[in-house]
Amino acid sequence: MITIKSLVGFQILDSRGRPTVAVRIETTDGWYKSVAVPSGASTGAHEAVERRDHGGAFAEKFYGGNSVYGAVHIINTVIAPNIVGAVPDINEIDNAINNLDATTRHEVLGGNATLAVSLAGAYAAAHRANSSIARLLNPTGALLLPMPMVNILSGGAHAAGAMDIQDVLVIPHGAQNFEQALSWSVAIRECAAALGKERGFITNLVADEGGLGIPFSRTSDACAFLLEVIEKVGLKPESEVGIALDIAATQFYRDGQYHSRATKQSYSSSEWSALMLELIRDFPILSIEDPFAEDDWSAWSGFMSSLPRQLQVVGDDHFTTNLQRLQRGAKEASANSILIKANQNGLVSDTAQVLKAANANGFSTVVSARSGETADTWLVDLAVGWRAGQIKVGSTHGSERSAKWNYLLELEKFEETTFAQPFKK
Ligand code: 2PG
Ligand code: MG
Repeated sequence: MITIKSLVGFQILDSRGRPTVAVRIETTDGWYKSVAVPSGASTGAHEAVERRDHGGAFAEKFYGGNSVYGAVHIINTVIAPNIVGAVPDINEIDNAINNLDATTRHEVLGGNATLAVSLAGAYAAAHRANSSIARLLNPTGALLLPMPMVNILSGGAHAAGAMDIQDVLVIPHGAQNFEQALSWSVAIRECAAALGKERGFITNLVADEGGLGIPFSRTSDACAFLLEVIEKVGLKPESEVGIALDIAATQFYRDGQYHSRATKQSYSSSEWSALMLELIRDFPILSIEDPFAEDDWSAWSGFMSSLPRQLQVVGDDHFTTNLQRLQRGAKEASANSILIKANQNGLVSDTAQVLKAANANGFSTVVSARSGETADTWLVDLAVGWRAGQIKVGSTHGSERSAKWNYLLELEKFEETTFAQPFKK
């Protein structure tokens, strides 16, 4: 019987050059694997606690307090002794972690410590079953490859505030397969860079997720630009490629008002909602994420009830992959879709439970990377294994992004797959 021989946490760097938690797990048959957790910049207040050293006993002068030695220490001294010797099983390992820290936000251990171990456990469980995580979660039949949501223009916390909003993305929903969807996205990203350059913008410096940090002062200008680009590459905006926005509105919400840095104007929730509705009316937007601040619940529900047409309204900071918040959102109809980020939750199995609850409530699910990533590809395994239907990884630039896209290409090439069509009418 294969059991876990060792589990060792260590500190590595993410794509922003900031420390993050990694774990190496080894089983008694000699197999081993390292796995790392990502980290956000526009984080929601209700996310699992990310344990960083900040002036504590493990503060490290070279990392500006951002080191994660404390989280690593917790893995090695508190969690590992409870995991080593166990038979690898996702639920069993996550139960053991929950027994050590029953708080929803993993305040005792830290969500970066818990997720690293949970993911390592998932890989070990897959190894025990002689399979990938995707196949372990989805043992028979065709794997469902998710529709990508690809970042083209970046702003907010990911691009030094180049735009008020965080992402303008494309959804290549008319593509027949994943490879085609990705090739369309690359063509759009390339054309956006060329056209941006022609208009005098700097387009060879990229934002945290590989998008272009073109400083459009109005979101409508960014949407008009993207629309022009989609047409220029010969794709059809309505039937082939849709626009998605991540407003990340919590980032510019203070004292009950939405403050635009670009226009230097402030808006009440209802004024901001009217602006969002105008965008929906004027552009082929398929999906809008965090149009309001995380706790501005009445604005979310009001917006949902005044939608003029079908629209995917995604809660990211709003739900933070938290079951209670999702349940409240379903009850109040504050959104109809949820962004699923394992490190907002802290455990693989609890994240799966949120996704399941979302499906049960008729919500669509978008499994998402973070702005601080590593070249790990477990995100793809989980998105495919859970049959999530959509995935958001950032842009097409940066190895930490392309590693995920490339793994999807590999699955499409070597496995029996079907391509999700969540926007098919
Ligand atoms: C988001 C994510 C990914 P971050 O807001 O959706 O784009 O950003 O990881 O910084 O929270
Ligand atoms: Mg977001």
